Amino acid sequence: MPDFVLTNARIATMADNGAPYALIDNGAVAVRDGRIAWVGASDAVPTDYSGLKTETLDGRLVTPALIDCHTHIVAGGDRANEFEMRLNGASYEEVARAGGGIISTVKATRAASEDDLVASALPRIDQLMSEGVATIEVKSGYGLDMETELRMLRVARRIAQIRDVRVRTSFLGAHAIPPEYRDRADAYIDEVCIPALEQAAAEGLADAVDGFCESIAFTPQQIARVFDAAKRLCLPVKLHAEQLTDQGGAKLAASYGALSVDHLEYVGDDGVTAMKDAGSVAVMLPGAFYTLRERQLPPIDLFRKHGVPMAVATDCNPGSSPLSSLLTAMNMACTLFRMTPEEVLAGATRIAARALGLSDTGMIAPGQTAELAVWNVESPAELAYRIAFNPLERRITAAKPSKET
Ligand code: DI6
Ligand code: FE
Repeated sequence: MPDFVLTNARIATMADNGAPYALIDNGAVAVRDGRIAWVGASDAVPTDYSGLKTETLDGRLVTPALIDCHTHIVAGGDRANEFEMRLNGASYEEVARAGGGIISTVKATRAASEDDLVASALPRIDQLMSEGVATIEVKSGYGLDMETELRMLRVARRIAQIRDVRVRTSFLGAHAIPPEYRDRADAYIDEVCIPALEQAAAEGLADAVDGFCESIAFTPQQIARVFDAAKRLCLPVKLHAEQLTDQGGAKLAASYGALSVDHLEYVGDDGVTAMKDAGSVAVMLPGAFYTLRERQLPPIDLFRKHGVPMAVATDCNPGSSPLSSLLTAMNMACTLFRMTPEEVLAGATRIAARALGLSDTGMIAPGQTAELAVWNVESPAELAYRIAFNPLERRITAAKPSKET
């Protein structure tokens, strides 16, 4: 990456300094050796950088590149047929009998080759990147057997090689109980989930370990066994918790120092205070809330009151959140959850980085990796304000600084 300076920009640095967006109105940013070297007022660029290639942005907005910290973007098939059946009046049982639900995605994923899974994920990856996303979390969890769980994670790693995007993987073997282990969830955890996790760790395929703690999935006790294995393997944990009911998942995850706890519509005060004490991020997923027509709002005011940081992500998956637009998730978090435009931008940058355990991205500050988004807007609130409109001018990443989509 050649060194350069951008000037005359409105820079939402998203540093945690108390000022709205940590905005620099007429700002400049200097990039050297792929890192942010300096950021400040346009008329105060140090002479060290005055010799560098300089571009004026004429007041356009610059933010950290966006981070989607919760996706199931690698998956076989789709569930458009179910969507259609339900809207034509089919009952839940009829959809299930026709092979619908999470297990239909498991079947399609098991049947898909590594190449198939890469090919089907790329359009969704490209859509996210076209909106300024430079880091994407990708979960396994549609394999539910050793071979397919590992294949999903390999696909995630390959995506990072063929696209200019960072990928963080989460092993989600404890996502659902596969049909061959029906009513034998404990045996599934012992015989498949934990051995697959150990293999994923041995091959360097997992950056974190996730689970689905829910009445229709796994109990806190079962998740704890997976998290104990994660701990032995020195992998951080995160958890889908309190999405449909309060199972005490947030408290459990916090007791393992979880990076994040995700969904949380049904979390209570005890779960929130435990997250606060553990420093866990609350990941808001309004795409699933919208698709499932959920009524119970996540307790945003409680997170604010206790100072629990909130991230926003797409939850991109073929069932409960067929959403591959992080800007739309940000808009939904404002309109449905009443988060502020500043909260959702922090939630898709600085806080999202924290939910992934990354400290070198998500802010525009000296020392951070140069991952920026330039937007054809003036006010940062515009990013969350419009619906289905993409104002990205370009992404700038350490790998490819020039104009690209
Ligand atoms: N919660 C969700 O909303 C998704 N997974 C999860 O744990 C649902 C995934 C799917 O329906 O395929
Ligand atoms: Fe999810």
